[in-house]
Amino acid sequence: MQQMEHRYKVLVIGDLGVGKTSIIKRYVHQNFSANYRATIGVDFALKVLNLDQDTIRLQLWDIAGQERFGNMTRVYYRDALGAFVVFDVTRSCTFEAVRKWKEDLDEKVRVPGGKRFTAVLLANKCDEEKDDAINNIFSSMEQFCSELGFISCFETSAKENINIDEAVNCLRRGRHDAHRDEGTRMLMLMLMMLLLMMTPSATSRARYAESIITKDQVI
Ligand SMILES: Nc1nc2c(ncn2[C@@H]2O[C@H](COP(=O)(O)OP(=O)(O)O)[C@@H](O)[C@H]2O)c(=O)[nH]1
Ligand SMILES: [Mg+2]
Repeated sequence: MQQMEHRYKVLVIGDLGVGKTSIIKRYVHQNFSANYRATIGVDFALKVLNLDQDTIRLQLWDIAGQERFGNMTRVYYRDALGAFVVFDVTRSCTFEAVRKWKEDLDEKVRVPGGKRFTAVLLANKCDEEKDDAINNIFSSMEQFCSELGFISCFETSAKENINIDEAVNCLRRGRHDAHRDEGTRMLMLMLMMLLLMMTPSATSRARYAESIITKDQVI
């Protein structure tokens, strides 16, 4: 089987101090630092994954200090295939900002080739006591996520390394499977057309189509 290389640009956005840089550091460098240091400028970290036959290059883009301006430029969002929107469970105002960040994404992201954009919500600092308002929100989190178009939500801790890998895998699989599905669909369509052209009678055409559809469902 031919080895494939995929490159994904993933954005990590959310209010200042929610733990975006810490999440990236935990995922890419497996470490955590309690010293607060606001990142300045736009930065990204690269993680290379070798999965089955495929090499996946995940570029995690940190908005790095730009969050204080409230939104980002289209250049930053360009060609991104997915995003984490992060809030801090100890500060409910950062949760209120999630809607604004998601709307900014929806407005500015243009996914190449009309592919699906995947967004995952991260409730970070789950190692700490939750804000009361956040506790209430958690009971209807699923509804909130689907309303805003997030594919999933994870309670994470960059400090204690909770759910970071799981969240990245969820986002990556959302993307990766979408690519696979598209490829498979195209291949099946081409095969079907080829077989229909080669098949002489209408009855056997129908039979061929039926067997292909069954095969497609199995995949
Ligand atoms: N307790 C706890 N603190 C965290 C966690 N993630 C980040 N922090 C702290 O929160 C502060 C802001 O983190 P940072 O990654 O710089 O946030 P950013 O502004 O969103 O990039 C720092 O002092 C971090 O040490 C976490 O999961 N748990
Ligand atoms: Mg930062």
